[in-house]
Amino acid sequence: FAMETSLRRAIENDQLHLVFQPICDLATGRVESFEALARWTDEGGSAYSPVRFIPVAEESGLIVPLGRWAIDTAARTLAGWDQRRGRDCGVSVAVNLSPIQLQRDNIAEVVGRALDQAGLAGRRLKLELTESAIIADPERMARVLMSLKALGPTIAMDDFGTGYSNLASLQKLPIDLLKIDRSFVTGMLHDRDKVAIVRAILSLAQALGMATVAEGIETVEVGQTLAALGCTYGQGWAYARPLEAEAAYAFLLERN
Ligand code: G
Ligand code: G
Ligand code: MN
Ligand code: NA
Repeated sequence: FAMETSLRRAIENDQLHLVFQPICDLATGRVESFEALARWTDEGGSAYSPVRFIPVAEESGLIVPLGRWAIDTAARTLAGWDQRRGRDCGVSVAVNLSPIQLQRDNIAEVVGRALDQAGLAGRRLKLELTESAIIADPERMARVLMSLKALGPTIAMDDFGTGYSNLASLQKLPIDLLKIDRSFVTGMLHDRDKVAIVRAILSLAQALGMATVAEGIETVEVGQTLAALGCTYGQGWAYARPLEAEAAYAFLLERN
């Protein structure tokens, strides 16, 4: 329980922060959006990876306040960039939603309030969910996603290809964007099977009218190959690591 106790304190004392990884148009290199990723550094200066603390947050229920904080903070950060730019800075911000958070919280109300408080149009927000969010209760999830979409955000399926994807529910749900999991992307130039999987996902997305983001692009060559295969957007170290808010804003000004 040690981590749960310190995580609870970290949420209360504002010791979490968000970093922002650019998602770029593969054809032009322009920034299309940023994915917001949670970071936690404790009083002693130790940094914990979300790979460790998100599961603790999910098991303890702390994912509800943590998730609300991430949505609020992402919306406020983007509104701050607009303000500094003197106009809509032209990008959106993507926030990860845990399946537990989707089950337990009234997510549409949380998103609606965050947008209102930040004075942000709904289309400026993207919401990333994983396949496991759908499996638990597809009917309920359809209703939740419809109410989220009515507020304007783009709905993205994260880590696509790694879960138990039910293609029927994928087609029925209002999903706008598929994020191709990085396990198929990183190293794809040396692995024909990965290229075949990427092609299949791209053609599925096209058939269903969904846009595509490839994750884990570590080299320029992989980005170029994905663009040639018809993938629209990309994210990865070839473009930028997750950046502190200030550095993300500077990256945006430089690129767009
Ligand atoms: O950037 P990175 O290694 O830090 O992220 C690791 C994992 O943690 C990713 O799967 C990412 O989706 C998840 N993650 C990061 N931030 C959040 C968050 O705010 N909420 C949720 N639910 N997951 C997050
Ligand atoms: O939400 P998701 O599971 O997609 O989180 C994105 C994760 O991928 C984060 O942990 C982020 O730090 C990581 N990441 C982002 N770009 C790259 C990359 O180019 N290579 C690798 N290996 N990981 C990346
Ligand atoms: Mn994600
Ligand atoms: Na992912």
